[in-house]
Amino acid sequence: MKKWVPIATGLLAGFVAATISFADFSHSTKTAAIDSSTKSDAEKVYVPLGKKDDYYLFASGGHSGQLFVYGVPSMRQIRTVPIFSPDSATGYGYDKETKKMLGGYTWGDFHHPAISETNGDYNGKFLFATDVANSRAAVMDLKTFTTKDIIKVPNTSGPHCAAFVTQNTEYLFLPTRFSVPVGQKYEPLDNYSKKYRGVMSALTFDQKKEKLNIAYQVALPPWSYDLSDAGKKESGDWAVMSTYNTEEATTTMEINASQADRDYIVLFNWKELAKMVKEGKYEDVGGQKMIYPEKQKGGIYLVPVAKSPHGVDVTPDGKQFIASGKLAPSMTVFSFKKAFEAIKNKEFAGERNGIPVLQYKKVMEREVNPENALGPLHTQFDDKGMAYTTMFISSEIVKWNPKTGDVLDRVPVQYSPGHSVAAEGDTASPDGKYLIALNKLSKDTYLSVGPSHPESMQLIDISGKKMRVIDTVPANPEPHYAQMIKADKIHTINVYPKDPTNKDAVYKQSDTKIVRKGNEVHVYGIAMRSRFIFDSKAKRPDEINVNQGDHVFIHLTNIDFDEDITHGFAINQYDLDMEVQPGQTNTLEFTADKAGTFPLYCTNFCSALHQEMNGYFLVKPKQ
Ligand SMILES: [Cu+2]
Repeated sequence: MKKWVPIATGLLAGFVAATISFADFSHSTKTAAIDSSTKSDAEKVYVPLGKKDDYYLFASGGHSGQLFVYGVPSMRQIRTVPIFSPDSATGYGYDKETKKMLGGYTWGDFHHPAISETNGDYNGKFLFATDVANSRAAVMDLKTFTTKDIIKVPNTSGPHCAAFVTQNTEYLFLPTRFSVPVGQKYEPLDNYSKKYRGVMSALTFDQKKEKLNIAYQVALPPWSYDLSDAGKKESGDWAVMSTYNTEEATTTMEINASQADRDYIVLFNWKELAKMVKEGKYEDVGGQKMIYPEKQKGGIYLVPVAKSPHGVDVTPDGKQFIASGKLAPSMTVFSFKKAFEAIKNKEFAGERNGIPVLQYKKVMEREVNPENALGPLHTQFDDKGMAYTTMFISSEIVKWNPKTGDVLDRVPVQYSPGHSVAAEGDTASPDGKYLIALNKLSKDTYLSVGPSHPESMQLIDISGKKMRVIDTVPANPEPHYAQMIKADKIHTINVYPKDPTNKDAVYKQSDTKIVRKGNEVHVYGIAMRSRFIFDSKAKRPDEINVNQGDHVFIHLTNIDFDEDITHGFAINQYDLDMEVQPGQTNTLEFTADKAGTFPLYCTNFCSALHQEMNGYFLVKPKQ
């Protein structure tokens, strides 16, 4: 057991104090340096009627389990995409397929979205999400803005440090915030250091089948893994992740996990790990291929870093990685080249938990300490390679040069930014132009809606030498992180094409039918403006008759192959809800346990006769 002293360090006390009382920067925001552009702030964010935004922001929704899409620079919310939580507005989690995908869970905690990449650039095809609450990973198709697959990741707990994809989407890595016993068996916390592990999972994605898979896992030391980033170009085979609680504390974490002056950045070569798996250098843990770094040497190294770092971010050129101190007021720039040389020459400062530790001074390039800038969390980049770091405690963005350490500009934000996001900011070629501060608190900015205020996002023009806050908008809770992609990279479909292989789909009115197999009833119906047809030959084609206790499948196809004509389907008092987008087929599966007469209707406004789009679901009582 580690001995601990219940005295918070000065920095920790400052951190706590600053989260309670926030300085008011509103005056200095107004007097920020004037941009060289002649446009007013209002003109810069105004997108006229009929015009579209230049960028789209995909923001995680934290414990809402959802994804929010905003246009930039207008900051208009375009869409809510449910991923880990059911959503009655779209029927997500109610129809057979999405209900199965949610796996019985009713919520998720979504932190860091990651858009799929080609050559280190967002390719606009897919977006990956992870759920800290229930240890899941998901993928959303950007052709339809719908969630396509969710998998449960065994042996792990809370993949906070995810998901960041490698430069050609070979892998997405899911290191965890919490450590658990291997195989997640019962194990008293007194055995934490010996039996617990912080497991990192390497996932692959099959684009054709739209399925996620677990390739292998790594049993890392029982520390907390906070954030990660994949290498680029010369560091493309590598990835980095930040750690805290290398103290291996098991209680009163706010003090005990902040004792050591240094934690680590974990540096690993994913090609070497994949090679180990190929050579059988792993152990089977509950059907997963688990690599133990203390047994299989190579591929994983530790780099000491200022205590309790949060973000670790790779520069767009792939040459450096930057750790942000959180509890230390500095950004530390490390060199991949220096790290590779030290690894090649085996210049290690011993081992920790069986993993070689690199010498800080041999890998570190510079420490950057802007005066009174406190709580650095996360760094983004512009088109000129300049870095922008969020300062959680001093509530500001600091612009600086990672090659020289020069601090170039600072701008206050309201308040306490966690992450920030730049246009194409995680790619090998960021665009500059915009940076958005994702603020944890808005305090006095908007209408008070009770003790809990809205979160906020602030749009910052970074096209000039000086940053300028040009807009502030309330945000759906809680954007932990976001990615901002060029609008022209998004290519959605207009309607779902006919799928001749789908046995549940019906495209002609004359093919509609209700089929009974024992106590199973299958309805093959269509929705069209402005009616439902379940059996075109019946006296009332919009009526469904079943017996109490029947197991019912309602397969519904929207045959309005017309953009934006979406139908919904609900049965009054049956707590059933489904959406069918143009051309789409969906299924509701349920047991007709309540006898009686139940109106059914279209929930999604579809035509002038939408109100007439209804029918009846009759359940004959058991004799
Ligand atoms: Cu309708």
